[in-house]
Amino acid sequence: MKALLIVDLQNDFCPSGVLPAPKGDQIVPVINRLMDHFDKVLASKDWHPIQTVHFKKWPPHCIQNTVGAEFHPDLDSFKIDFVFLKGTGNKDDGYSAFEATNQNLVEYLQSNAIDEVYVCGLVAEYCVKQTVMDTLKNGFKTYVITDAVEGIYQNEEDVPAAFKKMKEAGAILITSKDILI
Ligand code: VGL
Ligand code: ZN
Repeated sequence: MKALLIVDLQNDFCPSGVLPAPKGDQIVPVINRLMDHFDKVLASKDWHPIQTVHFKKWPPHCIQNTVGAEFHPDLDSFKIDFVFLKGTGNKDDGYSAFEATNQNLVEYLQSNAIDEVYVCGLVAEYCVKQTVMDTLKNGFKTYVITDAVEGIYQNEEDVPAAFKKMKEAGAILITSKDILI
């Protein structure tokens, strides 16, 4: 079985948010088209308390139960089967969806007989990359849909470097066309 895993497609990582991927909103229609092609559609949310060490590194973002933490309004979120909440503690944690605290992602994937995980979402250099690393570490066949991922681009080369790391770790880089044909 195949799962689409949408990482952190939340307002605060989109152009209107406090930690924006400049083109974060442009992947939303691509992801909406992809959703119907999977056995399960899963998503993660960065879901921080008001006070966390994480906000020493980053401007406060994705605070639990705020608009910034909601999915981008155009995302067809009614098609999402389960939302994994991460970064819920007060450490600098939760970059990977596998650190979700409301439900264990490995157990969820195994109990739903999912062996292939297709990752997309925000942001390439941090949570997408960390999630992909953990997907591989846990033995799942891992695809990254590169035109359904965007980055915050602190440096121009960061996003291509992140994709390179994911590929070197064993992820298969594809584009949405490979799925939608
Ligand atoms: C993220 C920085 C801080 C992410 C989350 O979703 O990639 N990046 N918190
Ligand atoms: Zn965060």
